[in-house]
Amino acid sequence: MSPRLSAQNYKTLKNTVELPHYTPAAHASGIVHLGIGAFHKAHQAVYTDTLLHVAGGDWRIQAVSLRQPTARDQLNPQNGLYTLLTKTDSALHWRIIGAVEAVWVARENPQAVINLLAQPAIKVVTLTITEKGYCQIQGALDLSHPDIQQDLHNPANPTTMPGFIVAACAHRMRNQQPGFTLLSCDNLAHNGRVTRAVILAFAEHIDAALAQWINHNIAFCSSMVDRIVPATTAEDRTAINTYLGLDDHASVVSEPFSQWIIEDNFCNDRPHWELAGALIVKDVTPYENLKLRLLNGGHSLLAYIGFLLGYDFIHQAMGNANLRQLLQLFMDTEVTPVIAAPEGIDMEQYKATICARFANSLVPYKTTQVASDGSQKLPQRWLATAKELIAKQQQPTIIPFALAAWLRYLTGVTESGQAYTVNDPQAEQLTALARAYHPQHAPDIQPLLAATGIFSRELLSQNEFMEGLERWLASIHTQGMEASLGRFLLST
Ligand code: CS2
Repeated sequence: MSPRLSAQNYKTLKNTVELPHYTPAAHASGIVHLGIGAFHKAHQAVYTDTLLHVAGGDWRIQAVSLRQPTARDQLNPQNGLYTLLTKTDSALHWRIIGAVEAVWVARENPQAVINLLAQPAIKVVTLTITEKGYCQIQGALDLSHPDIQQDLHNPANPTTMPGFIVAACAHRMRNQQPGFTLLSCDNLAHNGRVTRAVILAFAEHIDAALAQWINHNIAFCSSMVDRIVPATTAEDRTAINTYLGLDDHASVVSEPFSQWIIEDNFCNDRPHWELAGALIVKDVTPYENLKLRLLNGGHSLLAYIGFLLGYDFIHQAMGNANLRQLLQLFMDTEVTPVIAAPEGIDMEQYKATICARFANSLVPYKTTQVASDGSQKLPQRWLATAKELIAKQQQPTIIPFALAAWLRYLTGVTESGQAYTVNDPQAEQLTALARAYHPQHAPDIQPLLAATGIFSRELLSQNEFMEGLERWLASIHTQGMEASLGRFLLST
């Protein structure tokens, strides 16, 4: 077996690999990142790596995994180094990233993570904790969330993002230190605003003076992040290790496309990520709408319908002409009318790029990965669009069809009768209700709709929308997805 990649041997690789153009250990950390996973390693860490190269500075990253020890076990023995393999049709690009200094596991030692966040050298805290990590409902803290309840009763031993941030702020307030900027990088609309709302609400329940300190000393930035980064497979790891001649347990594979739009609202020193290709803007809303609704909305559409058609990967779903046509119609007729292209972005070009990225078979992305956590993703991916379209007196039809596909997906059983796991914070209840539904014997879908928690009263009262959803759900159950999709396209 080859030796493990580390600071001692990364300059002795077998083949050509781009190495950090700086000495990682010569730079101290200025950033804490909560939620290290493949996405962070192929996105924020890469921008930071480029920045360290072009401008230097003490901006390395102390990364935190809230629960699992995997990232720590992969990265710490490698001094934080790992390979990023970027695949395009014409070339493979290999790069060693040196931006991560160390990984911490919050569940194992919450106090160590609070101390880390409280260090004055930490100026920015970035987040990729996934949609459900915010413990929110419609932008407000979900006080009934069991993890939030637990953290409110035991604030010195937190488990959630709000719990950790508020505990660290209490520390900074006591020691009269300045605050940091909290920068959300998750696929939520107004993610900075949502972060602010959950943190302040959590702090209010602990101590009103602390909430006030946070209000004055912590800045909350929204950001839009974009890069398709699948979970790394064992085959990817083996191929990468063969190329390196070293054993890398932490490698990641990514598409070449990358975008990061950051709201300019920092309260302390900040890394000049714009020198590494990020865009710093006054308002990220138009970028966020474009990306969440076209790309993520399109991704989810392909995932649920594609999975029910039997596709394991998004690029395979893109090979189905009917599904491609539906995606195009969704983008053109239901999303485009309610979004405006930000300055410098050509909407038609943007949509064409999305289709090409989805069709990229070099970076296979599982339909089930996108299909996970639908109750957390669909409000900003589909429902916001539907609501705005209806407000413009235009009736969405593709969104109800896609929602029907999601509800069918929640049964956890394929059309040929094979069981699969539904990943969602509310999976147990949703799957039981999705299975209880039957178009003839138990046609009442109200209990299932209510349990999803994503349908507002306003939307539930939209008869045409809800009738479409019910009709197509019945059709998918009785006729199957392929026939239903064909019929749907004929009806449009
Ligand atoms: C995907 C996203 O898994 C998912 O839900 O839609 O992770 C998507 O790949 C990224 O947002 C792309 O930037």
